[in-house]
Amino acid sequence: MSHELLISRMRLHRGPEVRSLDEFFAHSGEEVFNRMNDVARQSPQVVDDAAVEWAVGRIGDSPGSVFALLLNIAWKDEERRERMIARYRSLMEAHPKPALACAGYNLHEFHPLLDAQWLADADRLFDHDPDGAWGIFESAAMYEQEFITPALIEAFERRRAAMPRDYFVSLLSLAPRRPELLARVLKAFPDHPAEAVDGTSFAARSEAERVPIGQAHLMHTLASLVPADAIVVDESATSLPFVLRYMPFATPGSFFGGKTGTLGWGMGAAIGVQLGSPGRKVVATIGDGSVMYAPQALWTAAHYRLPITYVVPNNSSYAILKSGMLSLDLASAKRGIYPGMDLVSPEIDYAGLARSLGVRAERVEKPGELRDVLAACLAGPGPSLVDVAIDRGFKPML
Ligand SMILES: Cc1ncc(C[n+]2csc(CCOP(=O)(O)OP(=O)(O)O)c2C)c(N)n1
Ligand SMILES: [Mg+2]
Repeated sequence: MSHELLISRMRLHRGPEVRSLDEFFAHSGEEVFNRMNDVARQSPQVVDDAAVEWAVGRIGDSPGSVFALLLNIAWKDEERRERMIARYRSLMEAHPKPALACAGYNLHEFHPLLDAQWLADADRLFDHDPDGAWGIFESAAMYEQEFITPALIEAFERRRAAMPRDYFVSLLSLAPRRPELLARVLKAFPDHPAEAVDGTSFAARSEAERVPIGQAHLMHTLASLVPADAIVVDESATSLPFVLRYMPFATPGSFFGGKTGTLGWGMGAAIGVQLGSPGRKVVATIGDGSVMYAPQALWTAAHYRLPITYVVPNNSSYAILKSGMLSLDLASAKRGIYPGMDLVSPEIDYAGLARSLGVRAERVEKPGELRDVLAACLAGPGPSLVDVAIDRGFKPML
């Protein structure tokens, strides 16, 4: 089989003059797997199934890198996701230590890939790599709590001594929804005081430092910056609960939202609401999918120089529809397939779109930059748009 394109991407002007993956390996040893991972992260399709099987055939040479390759492709290439994860699992029994280590390390970043099976494997193979197994449990506790059953909590409680810091981070991440865990965590403090303090401070900071930015952190920060009499116009779907929780709504008539969930009115309604309330700042919280129903409203806002800040919680998807599918237990959702619900390939450049219509715009990806960018845009006299890269995770609605 020829892997001309893959090899040319792997060489990147500095690799060896070789024509096959075997030759690459003969020349560079394990480096071949690192290069395949680099390519897989950028262009997963270039690492085709035959190349994956070639790597799997040499798993003994660098198991961690081969597991990482499977996970990278699963993350980046939705069409092959299910197959790559199945392949990963088929290799787990023979290589439990690197399999757990790789999953424990990477599933923090790729947490939407988590499901009950990862946790069951972490539990079953725990002794082969406690660090990795705890990593899987901790990622689920932080991001995908629906997969953590009471039995799993008990199973990991028994392994507390292996990784006390992860224990505190995990249980404290679960505690807001399961307050009964707090008493248990407090009881464990004296057994591991240093790890308890460290894990607790990490759990407290983690929401504000999480990348991608969490919806709670976004709306909490926004709420701390808007004028008390700001008017909110909302069409933000999965971010709405956070808008309602944090925004001030200090005066009557300060919230406009859809009653039925119909999209497309919010971009323009922000203009009407602002014109109807001269002197008041309008903050329009509009999901990335919803923006696209009527982005031309931005031109009108620019034309009339209206004090409207559009804040776009951008998860590159129709997350609420994915949640709905999951809640309905639909067959494709169980397999991780959500047709037409990812706004990727290409991703939409909302800041570029807004600028093209005359609106000041910024994109924020780092939680530490959120406050200053929002403050600067809110302070401007005219319209602005802040495109905020938020977490793409989603949960069942019911
Ligand atoms: C006119 C119209 N078309 C389609 C829908 C179906 N719909 C409901 S929510 C939604 C996705 C919203 O996506 P986004 O604004 O990005 O918010 P997210 O769910 O990602 O938080 C869609 C397409 C609708 N409600 N109204
Ligand atoms: Mg969205």
